[in-house]
Amino acid sequence: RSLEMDMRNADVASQFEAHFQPILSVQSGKLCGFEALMRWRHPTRGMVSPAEFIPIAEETGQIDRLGRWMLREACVQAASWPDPLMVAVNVSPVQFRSGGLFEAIEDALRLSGLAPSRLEVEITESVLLADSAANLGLLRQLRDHGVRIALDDFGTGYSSLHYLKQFPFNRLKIDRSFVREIDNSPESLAIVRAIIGLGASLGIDTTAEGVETTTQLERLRAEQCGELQGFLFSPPVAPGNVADIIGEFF
Ligand code: G
Ligand code: G
Ligand code: MN
Ligand code: NA
Repeated sequence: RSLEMDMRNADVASQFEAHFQPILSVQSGKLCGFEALMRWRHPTRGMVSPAEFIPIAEETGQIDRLGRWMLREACVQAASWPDPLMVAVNVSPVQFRSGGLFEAIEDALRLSGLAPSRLEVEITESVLLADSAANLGLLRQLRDHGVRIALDDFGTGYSSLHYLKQFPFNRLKIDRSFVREIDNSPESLAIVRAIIGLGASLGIDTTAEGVETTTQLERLRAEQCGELQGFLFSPPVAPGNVADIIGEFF
């Protein structure tokens, strides 16, 4: 049977999981929160990567159901963490298109009791590329509600700077393709430095993704990057391992 059919028939709450990757302050090393990343524990295929199942979910209309569940699960988990730890949730452009996203977020916040300021929604610029007027309106509605908005994979699109003028993002996530080369490519270092400077000028937080080495960490500290995430500290972990990370880094 196809993954599509398996997904359609799956009881989401029993086959899908939210895993959490810690986000830390570059300067202090203290924990700021976690990014929630979806996992599918398929009954016969084992763990299926979101890189494989998210595109299928987007094409078949299943992303709305999965995304609604993910928002609830992430907010419910985050509500059990000490204040002010935040949770970042990836939201697909398809969820914007199909309507009901604001209500799904409102619902997840109400159900969990999580303060809106502790939820960050991560979007990619493709959200602003398509249906931009409607989507900008929805982003403003979320911000007015107190939810934070992050621009994911920053620097990889073809006109990222244009979007900074259109919407006051709370955070830029520096794509890991730049971070990976920061020690051996002067161009990548210059780009990371420029993004951090841009964030500082605009009052937008910057998070470096994919930090794997202490040399990268030291470089990011010298450049005064705000936060980081990456395998250097931790991969995404199951909810049962979150308390240990909070104990170690909060
Ligand atoms: O966790 P991993 O590195 O395998 O994630 C691969 C990709 O899947 C990343 O681009 C990530 O943003 C995306 N992804 C993971 N979880 C979710 C989710 O809950 N919703 C959406 N839309 N994308 C997700
Ligand atoms: O597109 P997005 O930024 O949401 O993707 C998150 C993905 O990045 C997840 O699949 C996560 O597993 C992966 N990831 C997190 N930290 C690292 C890292 O240090 N190195 C690499 N290669 N991938 C990472
Ligand atoms: Mn992300
Ligand atoms: Na990213």
